[in-house]
Amino acid sequence: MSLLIKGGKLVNADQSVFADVYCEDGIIKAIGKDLDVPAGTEIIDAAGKLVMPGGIDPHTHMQLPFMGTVASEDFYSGTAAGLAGGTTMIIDFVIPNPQQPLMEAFETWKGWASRSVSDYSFHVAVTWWDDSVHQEMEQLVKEEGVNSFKHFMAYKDAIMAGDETLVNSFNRCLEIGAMPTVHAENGELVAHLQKKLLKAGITGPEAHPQSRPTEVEGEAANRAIRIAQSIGVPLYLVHVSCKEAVDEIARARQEGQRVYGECLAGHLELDDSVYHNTDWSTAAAHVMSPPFRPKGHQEVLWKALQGGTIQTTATDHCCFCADQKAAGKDDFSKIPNGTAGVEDRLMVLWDSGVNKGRLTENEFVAVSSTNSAKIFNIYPQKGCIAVGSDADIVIWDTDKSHTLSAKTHHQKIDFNIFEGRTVKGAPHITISQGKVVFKDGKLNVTEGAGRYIKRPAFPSIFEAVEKYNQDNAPYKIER
Ligand code: URQ
Ligand code: ZN
Ligand code: ZN
Repeated sequence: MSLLIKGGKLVNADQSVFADVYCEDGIIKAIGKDLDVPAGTEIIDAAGKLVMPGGIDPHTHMQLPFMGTVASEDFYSGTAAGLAGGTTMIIDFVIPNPQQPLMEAFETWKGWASRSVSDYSFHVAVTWWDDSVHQEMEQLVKEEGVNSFKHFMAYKDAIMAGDETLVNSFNRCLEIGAMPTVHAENGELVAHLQKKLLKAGITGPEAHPQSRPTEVEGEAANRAIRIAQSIGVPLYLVHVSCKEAVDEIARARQEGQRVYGECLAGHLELDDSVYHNTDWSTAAAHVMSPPFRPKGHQEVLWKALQGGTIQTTATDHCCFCADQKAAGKDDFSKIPNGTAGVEDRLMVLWDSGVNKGRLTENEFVAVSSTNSAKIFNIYPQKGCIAVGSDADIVIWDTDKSHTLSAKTHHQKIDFNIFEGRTVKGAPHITISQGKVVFKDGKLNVTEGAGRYIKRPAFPSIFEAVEKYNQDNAPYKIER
């Protein structure tokens, strides 16, 4: 199958150039003008449009079993919704139950994800520790192409990793060349504050942000950063939501520590007023962790994204419908945590980022695709328009208006946190593995077409880390 994208402006993270793109068998084969292409090649007129690398969402949870229920979005519908929004790859999470072998959980998730319509990969969560976890982490790196391990510092009595697990697992990551990532909230403090609020009779969604104030995230961010520093391993913080966490990352980066940050489209745009909606269901629909923050934090996140303190954007797409959220009707701590966004992210980022001058078109590509590909070591296979790269492309119409709504979105959830927002700039066509999968508002996807993408360990980051630690070992064993 061959495809020629003609007349567009190619926008990569490093530069923009007017050129045509020829794709064959899912790979970009030629970039230039007046390209010679075989007869029968499908031709797309991209005049007046931008031709960008498809979005990479490094943080989703399709059909996650969580808090007594299962996220309503599955890998088939969720990756299709991503394509409708210009996202051509997701990195989801294998989350073993405590005591569950990591390899067993990995196989389960791979089974679920086999229905995907676009490419996917997995971070694997370390939710417990013993020698078998130590061993399986290496097996996942060497045999399964996993190069990132997640640690939930929240969710006490469920999937929370305490300091001992963090230290053991971070050290293991250093040994095997994998990136440790964290959900940075102090789970003990959250549990304490939840109890306090419930005891005071505050049971509604308005209690959710009160049970996880920004200092709870700031403490955990600092702790994870200091543990990583002491061990000498890089660190990636997911869904950074507030100034306190941004400041910890900025301090560490200022001192040369390899710390990376991710922010969510939701946290960039929404504040904690959503929890005071008089409609219980609407307020509960916004319950996710970390919560949407008081006004002011959003601008801090934007500045961190613009200034390079935060490198990637994601959605933490984890869908629970109203009937599922209702589990917490009388107790906010039982409202399944999660919101959607895999279809909305690029449009929101473009509208609030590029249209408002916060990001150039090239910076947009960097934070929506390229940086995630680089940090998780799948660049340039993913994250750029270059000869030899996968033909995962979004043809972007900067003049197209689109209203984000649960009434029209493809996401399998009855709520949209951006409900009613009209954006300017939206996907005209999405191409996955060289095939047009979204055009004129219509999906044309194939169940199971998505591939599991291996992410090699030992990216250049770790080669540098190894050298640096030799001369600047974070700990000196004095003989
Ligand atoms: O914490 C996460 O990232 C998962 C469990 C999704 N839920 C959420 O509230 N962020
Ligand atoms: Zn999280
Ligand atoms: Zn998450």
